[in-house]
Amino acid sequence: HEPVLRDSSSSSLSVDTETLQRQIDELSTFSDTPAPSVTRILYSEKDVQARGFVKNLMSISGLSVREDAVGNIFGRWVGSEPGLPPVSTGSHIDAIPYSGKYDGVVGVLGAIEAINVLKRSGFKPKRSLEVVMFTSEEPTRFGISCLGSRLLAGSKELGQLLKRTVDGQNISFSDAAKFAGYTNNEDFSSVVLEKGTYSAFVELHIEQGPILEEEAISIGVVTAIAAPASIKVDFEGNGGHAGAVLMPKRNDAGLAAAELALAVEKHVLESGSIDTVGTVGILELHPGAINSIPSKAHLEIDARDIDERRRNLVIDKIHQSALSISKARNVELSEFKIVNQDPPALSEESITKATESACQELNMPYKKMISRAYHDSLFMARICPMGMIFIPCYKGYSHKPEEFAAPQDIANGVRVLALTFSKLSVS
Ligand code: HGY
Ligand code: MN
Ligand code: MN
Ligand code: MN
Repeated sequence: HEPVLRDSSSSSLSVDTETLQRQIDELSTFSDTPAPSVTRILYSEKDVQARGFVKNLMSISGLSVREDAVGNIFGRWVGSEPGLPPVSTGSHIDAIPYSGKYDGVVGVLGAIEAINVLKRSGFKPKRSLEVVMFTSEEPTRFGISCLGSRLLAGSKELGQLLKRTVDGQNISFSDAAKFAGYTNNEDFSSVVLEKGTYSAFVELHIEQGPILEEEAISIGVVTAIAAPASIKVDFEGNGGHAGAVLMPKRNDAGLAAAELALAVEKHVLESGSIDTVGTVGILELHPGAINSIPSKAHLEIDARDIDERRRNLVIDKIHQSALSISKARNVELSEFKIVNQDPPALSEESITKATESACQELNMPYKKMISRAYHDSLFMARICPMGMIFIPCYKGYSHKPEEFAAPQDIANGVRVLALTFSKLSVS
C-alpha cells in the first residue's frame, strides 16, 4: 500500500476536532435519561431526533443519503468509478439505558468527519465511500443484537421473526418502526445486501476495554471479534404469602433464578479460559412485592468467548443447570430460549494491513488485538472483508455514563480511518 494521498503526513489530514466533539456532545442530548448518562432506544422519539441529526450531518458533508425499510441509514460519497463495489464504514448510535456518549457514536460521527478530512485534503475516491448508521446494534428494545446488520447480512429467519416480535410494552416491531417513519409490511428481504456489495467494511469504535490506555497505544487493529450468545429463561412456581407459606411448602421461582445466575458464573469460571465471560444483566421477579413469594422469575444471560466451541460448552452446562434446578426446587422451567448463538468473526488481512500502514504513515503506535465486545462488523464480515479500528477509552469504561474518549484519541482514530479508507478506495 504506497501512500495514496499527495501528502499523507498528518498535516494534510486535518480533523476538525472541536466541531466533532461538539457534535458528539449535541448527539448525547437526544437521551431519555439525564446527562452524563445516555439512553437512546430503537425507534424512540430521541432515536428519531438523533437520526435526523446524523442525516443532516451526512448531507452537509455532501453525501447522498438513503434509508432502508428498518432504518439503516447510508451516506455515500460517489467515487470516479461508481460501478465498483464501494468501501464502507459505520457503526451505531443507539445507546443502552444509562450508558455513555461514545459507544457507536465515534464510528458514525467520526466516519462522517473522516470523509470531511479526505475532502479537505483534496482526495478523490475511486471506489465510492459509504458511511452506514446501523439501525440498532443494542438488543435493548426487542432483545435482538445487531438487528440492522444481521438483516443486511442476510438473516432470513430474523426477517420472519420480526413479523411476530413485540417489545416489553407489547408494541410490535413494525408498529415501532412505523412510529419512526419506516413503513415495512414485508419480510425485510429488501434490506438484505448481496455478498460483494461492498469491497470492504471498516468500523471505528472505542475499545471498551483498558488495554490501549494502559499501554499508551493510540490505535487497536482488531483481528477478531468474540462469539456472542444470549439466552432468555423463565421459571414459574406457586408463589404465595411470604408469611403464611412455610419454607418446606415453597417452590420459589426467584431462588431458582438466583441459583441459575450463580451457576452461570460457576460454569464460566470452570471453562478453563479467561476469555470466557458470562453475565446475568436482567433478573425480574413477579409480582415483585416484598411479601409475596416470586411466582415467576425472568432472567437473560449473555455468554461470550473468542472460542466458539468453549462458549457453546458453557451454554450446554447452563441449560443442564436450569433443568436440574427446576427439578430440585419443583419449579417449572417454562422457557429456556437461546436468542442468538453467533460465531466469532475474523478481520480480513488486506484491511488490517491497510490500517497498519496507515498507522505507520501517521507515526501512530498501534497494537493488534481482539474485540471482546460485539459490533455490527461481526455481521458485515459475512458479506464483505471486515476490519475494525479501536481507540483508547478511559479505564476501558463502557455501557456506563463514565464512558469517555479524549478528543485527541478520537482525532487519531478518524485520521487512521480516513487514510485506511483512501487506500481501500483506490485498491
Ligand atoms: O454488548 C456489546 O458487546 C456491544 O457493545 N453492544
Ligand atoms: Mn454497546
Ligand atoms: Mn458499540
Ligand atoms: Mn395482606
